[in-house]
Amino acid sequence: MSNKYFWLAAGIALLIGAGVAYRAFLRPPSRAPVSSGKTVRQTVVARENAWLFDPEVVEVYQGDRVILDVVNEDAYDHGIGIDFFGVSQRMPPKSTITVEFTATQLGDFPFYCSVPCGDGIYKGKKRTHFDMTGHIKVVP
Ligand SMILES: [Cu+2]
Repeated sequence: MSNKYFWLAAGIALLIGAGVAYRAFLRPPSRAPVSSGKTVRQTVVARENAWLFDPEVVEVYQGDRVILDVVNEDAYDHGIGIDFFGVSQRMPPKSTITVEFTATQLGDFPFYCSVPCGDGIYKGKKRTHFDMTGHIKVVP
């Protein structure tokens, strides 16, 4: 190995070593990735001709890996968007989709139907696409 390549390799090794040391010993806990090591799986249902998600609140612990099986009971498309966790997926008619994210932050994070899906009367009340909302509640 020529001298030039030796120093290049040594420099790279030093950088990697510094990164490993930072992650292991120096990074403040508040900056570390949050993971509880647990996975929770829950079903959320877009009820047939109801323009709502059931349940409207999904509570998880901070750091949980969250798997949501989202059911569309309707004969037309819906979607699920959870902006904060980077979730946006279309739900074909009469189908179940699965979305996944890690609940890294404490707080309430809205989810909503991301596909304009019309409106109608449910239990005597007018409901619309814009009523299809809920939130992910992340607790300590
Ligand atoms: Cu919708």
